[in-house]
Amino acid sequence: MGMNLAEKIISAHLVKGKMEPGEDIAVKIDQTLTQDATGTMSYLQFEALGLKKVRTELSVSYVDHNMLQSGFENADDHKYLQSVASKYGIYFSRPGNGICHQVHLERLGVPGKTLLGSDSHTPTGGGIGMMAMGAGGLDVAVAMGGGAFYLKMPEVVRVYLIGKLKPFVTAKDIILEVLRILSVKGGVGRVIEYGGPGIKLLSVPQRATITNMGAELGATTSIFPSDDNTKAFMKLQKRIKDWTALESDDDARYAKTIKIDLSRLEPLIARPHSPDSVVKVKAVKKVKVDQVCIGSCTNSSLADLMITSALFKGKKVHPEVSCTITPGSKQVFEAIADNGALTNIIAAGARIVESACGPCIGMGQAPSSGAVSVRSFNRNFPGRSGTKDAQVYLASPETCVAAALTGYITDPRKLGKYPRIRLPEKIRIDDSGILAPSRTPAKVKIQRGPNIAPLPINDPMPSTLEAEVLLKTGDNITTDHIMPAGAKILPLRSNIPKIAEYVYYYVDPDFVTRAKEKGGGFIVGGENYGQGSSREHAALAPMYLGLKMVLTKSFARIHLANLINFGILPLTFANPDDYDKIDQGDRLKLPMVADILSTGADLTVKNLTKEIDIQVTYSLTSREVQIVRAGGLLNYTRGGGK
Ligand code: MIC
Ligand code: SF4
Repeated sequence: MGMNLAEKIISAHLVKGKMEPGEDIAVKIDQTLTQDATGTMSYLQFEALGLKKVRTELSVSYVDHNMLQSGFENADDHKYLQSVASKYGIYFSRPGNGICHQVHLERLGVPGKTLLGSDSHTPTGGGIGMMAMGAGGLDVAVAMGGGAFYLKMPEVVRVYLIGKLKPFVTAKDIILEVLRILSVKGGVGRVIEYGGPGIKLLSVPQRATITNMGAELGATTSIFPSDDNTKAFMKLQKRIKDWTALESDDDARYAKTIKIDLSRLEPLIARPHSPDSVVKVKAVKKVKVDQVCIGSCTNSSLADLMITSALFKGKKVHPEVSCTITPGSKQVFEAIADNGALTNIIAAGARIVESACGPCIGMGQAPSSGAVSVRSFNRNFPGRSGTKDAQVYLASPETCVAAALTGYITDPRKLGKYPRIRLPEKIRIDDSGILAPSRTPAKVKIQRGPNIAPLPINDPMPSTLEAEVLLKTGDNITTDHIMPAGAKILPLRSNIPKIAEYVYYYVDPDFVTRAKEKGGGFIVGGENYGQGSSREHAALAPMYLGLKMVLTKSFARIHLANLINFGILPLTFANPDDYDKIDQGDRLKLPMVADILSTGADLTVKNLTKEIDIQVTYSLTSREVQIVRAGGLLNYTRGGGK
């Protein structure tokens, strides 16, 4: 029987389990990446493992998120990261070198390899045929130590592309269409594989836009074959020796195929506040725009910025719009400076922000109150921009430029003729922003600033759990709701006691006080709980506040793994309608829960307040049960668990 792309890569890396959808498997990880906002925790955890050196083929530590240095915290963290990298055999991508996913794609990713990253957009690497997955920092720390990555074997959905994109219709519109079809939970437990004649006309950066935003489907990853286009990209990057062909077999099996005719697509836009709230741009009428942001790991390639430049040429940003541009990498930044494309952008009145995540994670450029912001980014969750009541739309760079020039959400086809751009045949390759680890690691002293607090360690799980429901949420709660980011909170990522003060900050400002008063408790949620980022702080900080159990209709993959890693019991309603039988403030009891989990028997939650029993389920492997019982993966590993 033939294999699809994911099966090919997984079978070559399989350490444990059977490649049957839903089965628990473990895969060997070739490469890891971290970024600074999740990296500090990940390296503290790696240090706690007590190893001398990473055991991967390649591990890279990027600094791209916490770039504003309005206090000592971020700068201290950068120093910590640089010294840890140097000591433990990790490459260090300096602040200013670019966004992790863009730089990794350009300089270090290799088709056919596995990549685990402490960032949910790690699947960007699928654009060159990597099996690239996002995970919590602790899973990445374990992988750096040579440990396998555990996951459920995903089923593979094929997106079969035919036809050719029309002018002003872009790769961003392809992924927005997939999001419209599948929704933000449509990819959970799945790998999305792209194929069909339509992919032949898609370059690697275009493919990477698609695999990047596949994270918003909740997918385990998204992947393209490695073909002649991949080869051309690797050649441009002077890395042809890293290229290998990778294609699925003709008789490969797929759980489902979705066919999209590219020639019928039109410019699309995701409305506030969800990436799957997708409509045609032309259907959005009379929406005045205050801010436009072009960049992020989704749309900041050289081609994206050259198109942006060509569309801006000789024109001015509307006087009532603030427009920012963040080039994805130093390489892209240098190239647009070299070829003059940057000049049109500056002349148009756009604001050039350094090559980093920037406005995407609210690290500066928060929009004005109630502002409409149109962004070429991948997420528009409430408050993520840094302004609670901002209305964020997601679209292609072309649609962003149309909004920046006209001051309204405008179909970019109204801008006239699609400009022809000539991408350079050669680009300057300069890896001086990626520092190699020390050759004398014993001499490297780790630099720890005062903001770096020790890792909190959980207690083993008590035999019976009894506590109050601290919060009841609706569907699709994101990790941005649970543990907000932004310029004020992100600098606390290496200090759990401090960042814990902001758990559910914008959703329920009293949550933390309540959790402290009650000495911890439970959370009840709806569908797809914990979608979005890989930030383990969304589990770690609630753990610090005493959260012991989360009961939902369903979970997002990475958050579920993070809850387990920190010893918080994830349960789901056997009957989703029972969600209505629990209210915030109810007292719940799970008698003898620890032992029951180990036997695999059915589990009942007693609602003591309402005097009813509720049937719940748990899909934990026996290893995961042991991890939860131990109070988390660190305790489990220290206790000799593998
Ligand atoms: C994001 O886009 O939400 C982030 C910030 O990159 C996160 C990681 C983090 O919270 O540090 C992600 O996508 O995993
Ligand atoms: Fe950075 Fe935004 Fe990409 Fe996250 S989604 S890695 S914050 S650019």
